[in-house]
Amino acid sequence: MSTPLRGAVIGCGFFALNQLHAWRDLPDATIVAICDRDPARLVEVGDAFDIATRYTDAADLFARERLDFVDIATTVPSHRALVELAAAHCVPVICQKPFAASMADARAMVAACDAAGVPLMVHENFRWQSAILAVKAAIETGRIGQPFWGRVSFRSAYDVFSGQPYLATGSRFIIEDLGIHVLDVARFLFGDVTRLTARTRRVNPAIAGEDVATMMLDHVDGLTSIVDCSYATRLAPEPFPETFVEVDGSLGTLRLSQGYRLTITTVDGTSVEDVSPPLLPWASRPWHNIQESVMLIQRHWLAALRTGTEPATSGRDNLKTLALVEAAYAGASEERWVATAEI
Ligand code: NAD
Ligand code: 89V
Repeated sequence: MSTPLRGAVIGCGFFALNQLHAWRDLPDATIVAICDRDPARLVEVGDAFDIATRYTDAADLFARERLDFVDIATTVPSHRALVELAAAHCVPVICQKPFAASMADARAMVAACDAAGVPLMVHENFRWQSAILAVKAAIETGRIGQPFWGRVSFRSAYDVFSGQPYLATGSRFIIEDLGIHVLDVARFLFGDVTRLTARTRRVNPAIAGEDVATMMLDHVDGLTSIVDCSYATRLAPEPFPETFVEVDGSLGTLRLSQGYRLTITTVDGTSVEDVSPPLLPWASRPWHNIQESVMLIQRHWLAALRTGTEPATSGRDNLKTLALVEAAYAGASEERWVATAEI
């Protein structure tokens, strides 16, 4: 076994704990330093994960540490500056979603990493959930034939604001934060998108942005899909954070439904499979499907670094997902179809 890759995590907030747990379980990586502008957070997280080297300023981290990669787990306003700092120091970089606040920023970040010759992956983890991977694998067997219609759906009334209070304050909410994941899943399962339209609304009066979105997408090979998400939908049992998938194909249908049930129906009959994610030792329900996907995407990153291959959710790939977010906001505000080529 080669020497583990030396990584640093920048941003030690709510979600970074999952990333730190997963790094600790991956033998091919060692987190040698952490950085957070909040000194109290550095102490809390550094002590919890036994990481002694701590920085409040990312510039100091890059100046002093020899790193094989950096994992940026801050919120979006700092992403561009931190990715460009990593590129300037020729350090391969993972950046949390949403990758950037605008397409211009995202393109600049991809260009900076290209110019420096450093790999760039967006931590777009929903497509790495084991249930979503099971859907993809089932489609690829050809059992349901050629898919012609799909739906990716995330509807919940879970209180995300207590863990992530910033989500209540922005003028954009569900498409930018959660829709971005389900749009990426739609691209992953059904291929790239030529155009989309969307309708949004805000049901919860206590937040600034939209908490319901319904999107209709045309994909390059002719498939039509619906991508819908809501944080204003009370259900029992509460499905958070499960993503449901429906696919109709020329030979049959596939449904990923609540409780991670994957049902496939063809002329030969119906099969039902339990595609529940494992509960990792550090994980907790109901977050365990997301937590496992963190482990899988980080393992994928290490393999990509070792083999010199482009990660599945590279910065370049994520430009196409981010373009769907922008197209959805434009489609909703102007009530029209928006071609992805316009974005
Ligand atoms: P958070 O506010 O809890 O944590 C962010 C941390 O980054 C804070 O501790 C803050 O002090 C620190 N920080 C901010 N700017 C910094 C800078 N320039 N230098 C050093 N430290 C800085 O946010 P969070 O909820 O953990 O979200 C972080 C990111 O993770 C967001 O982009 C969010 O969308 C994403 N996220 C992803 C998932 C997922 O499943 N992929 C889930 C939750 C959150
Ligand atoms: O992925 C996210 O950024 C989270 C959650 C899954 C809760 O929407 O905000």
